[in-house]
Amino acid sequence: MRRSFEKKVSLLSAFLAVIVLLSSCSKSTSPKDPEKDLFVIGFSQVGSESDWRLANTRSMEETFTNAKGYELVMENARQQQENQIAAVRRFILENVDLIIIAPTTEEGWENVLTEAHEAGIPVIIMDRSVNIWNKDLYLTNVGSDFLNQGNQAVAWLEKETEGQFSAEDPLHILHLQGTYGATAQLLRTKALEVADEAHDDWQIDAQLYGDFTEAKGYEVTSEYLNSNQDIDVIYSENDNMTFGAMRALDEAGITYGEGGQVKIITFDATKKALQYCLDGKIDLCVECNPLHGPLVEELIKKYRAGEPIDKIVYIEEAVYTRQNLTQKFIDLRTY
Ligand code: GZL
Repeated sequence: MRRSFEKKVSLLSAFLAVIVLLSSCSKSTSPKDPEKDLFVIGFSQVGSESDWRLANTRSMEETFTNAKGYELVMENARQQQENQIAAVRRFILENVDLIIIAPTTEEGWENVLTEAHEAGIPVIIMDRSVNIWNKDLYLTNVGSDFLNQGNQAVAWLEKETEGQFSAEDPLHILHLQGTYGATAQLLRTKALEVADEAHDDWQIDAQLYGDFTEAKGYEVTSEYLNSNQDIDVIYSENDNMTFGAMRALDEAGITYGEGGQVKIITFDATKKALQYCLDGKIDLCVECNPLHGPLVEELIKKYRAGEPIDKIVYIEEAVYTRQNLTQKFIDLRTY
């Protein structure tokens, strides 16, 4: 009789322990005191690979300040997805109020996003995108329309070179690609490859991996120029790779920009690239706006007020050439 009673007591205490454990796992729903408690945001940032990325980080740090009621816990992943996944798991353990991920690449997010969802912590995907089937695992994806960026670049190139090349004497394109699998790389590449397919008077002679960095952009362009100098245009998927390529072209004695041998198309349109554009060194700057902070904050406020949020939110961007730039505009540029 005693054994069965003891058995019942131990089963009951185990059951109660599980209840307590489960209730502590999910996001605490006790109302926060907006006066006292800061809204804690765990932010997994790609890295510090480019001027664009530094501006993006600055925008987030300037937006989510203690004075405005936030605590921004940012972790730099040094462009490694495994570092991001580890950071998100730490944010879950710390039971932050919301997680923001700027994903290095699109694949491999299902598990950790499921863990955050099960912990009751909302996630915002920022800048690039994630390729998962269950879109309920994140609140919204806010960033750039990268395919539109690429399409604007190829439309400019078509107009710029119309009637000047043929299948026998094609436009020779050198393509510098960013981090493989990043949305910015995938869609800027897609736009060029689709246009190339449609043009028998275009030829992509090489697609070189530049990882969105200046050093890699210089390295791969310099190596390529050792055996290939028949280039009419460089389509470079970000400014920092472009700056590296420009250094390699200088060393090879190849002219570029207005009146040069090589036309240069670059993405991001940071201040330094815009200055090169105004000075006639870069032909086209396709803007990729890094100032996500205010837009992300607006979406978080809507979420906290229980208002609906679109699954995809694009940030405003433009395209610049020497014709529509002024020194005053560049001087006022914040990135
Ligand atoms: C674009 C962003 C890209 C930039 C690069 O939104 O993901 O990553 O174009 C940056 O400069 O490294």
